Amino acid sequence: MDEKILKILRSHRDAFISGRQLSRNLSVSLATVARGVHKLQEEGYDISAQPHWGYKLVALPDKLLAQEITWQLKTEVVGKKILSYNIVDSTNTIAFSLAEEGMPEGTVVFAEGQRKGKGRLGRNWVSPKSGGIYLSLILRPKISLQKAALLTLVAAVGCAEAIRKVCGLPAQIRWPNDILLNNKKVCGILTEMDTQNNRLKFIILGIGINVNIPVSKLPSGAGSLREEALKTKFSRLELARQLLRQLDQDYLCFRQKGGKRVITQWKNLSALSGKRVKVFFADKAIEGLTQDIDQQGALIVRLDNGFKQHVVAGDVVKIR
Ligand code: BT5
Repeated sequence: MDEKILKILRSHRDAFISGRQLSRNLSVSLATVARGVHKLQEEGYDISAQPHWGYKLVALPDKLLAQEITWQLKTEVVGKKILSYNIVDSTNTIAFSLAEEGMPEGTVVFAEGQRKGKGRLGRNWVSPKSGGIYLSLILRPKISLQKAALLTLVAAVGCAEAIRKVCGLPAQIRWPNDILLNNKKVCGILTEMDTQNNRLKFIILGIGINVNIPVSKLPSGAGSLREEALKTKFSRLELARQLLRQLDQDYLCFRQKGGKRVITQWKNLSALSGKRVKVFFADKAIEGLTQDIDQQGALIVRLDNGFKQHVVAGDVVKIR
């Protein structure tokens, strides 16, 4: 019922609509209308209720609610089903379990905050409540394991493009999974997957974006969109919607035409092209000039002895 009320209030954004008219339109009692409005107000919708005028939607909640993200989303795959939570341990953990239970491709899990947000290699992702976007997307592409890394590139391109479009900020990608602004990490991507016989069963793309989070709540080296834009507050909802649209477009292109286009897009957004870097692995590090990425999404580094190394996983730091 509250969704139906919301739909009517949305289409009357400029004027009050009486409780009587709502009850007539929806064929329910006045008390049911009042209950529905109250529920929406509790969810965070700012709805003005005036005795003689009725109701008017003043502002949407600053929350990533499924019904708000879905509103006029118009995607083909990504976001076909959206689940929104308040505080969870990790959206990736939830999405992984849902995928194991057979949840369809395109399902996205959102949370307002995470208690145990996950980074790569057992690291953690600091996830303060209400200022960030924390989401995990389930995909089921029919590709070999070797091509799975390309999906991290799809996610990175989608994030950088969405930030550029909605916030007008020059987001860049640091291979493989960081989005930087002014050399500060504002977004991270964690790709997890389930496999069988060298094929992917499903892949979870976990994305964390520091949108309006003060730097005092973030680890050193991190930034937020707000802090890097002279304290401009951004709409998480608008950014989340645009991100899903961008991911949808880039993923469909990848599914239909392969990785060529995403690699080109990625190169245009890369913070590392032609830069001297140090790449850290679990037990060693190498130094050299970044040259390119290969058809599988590995970073090609030209070492000082002239050899080229294809780096599949590691942490990259720009050194000059
Ligand atoms: C990542 O790992 O960058 C992947 C982050 C993925 C987070 C999303 S949120 C939604 C979904 N659900 C999850 O549980 N996870 C995903 P990595 O490259 O390993 O970077 C981790 C490192 O980044 C940490 O060791 C810190 O140094 C730093 N860090 C932690 N929290 C940060 C934050 N909020 N912003 C920027 N840097 C952060």
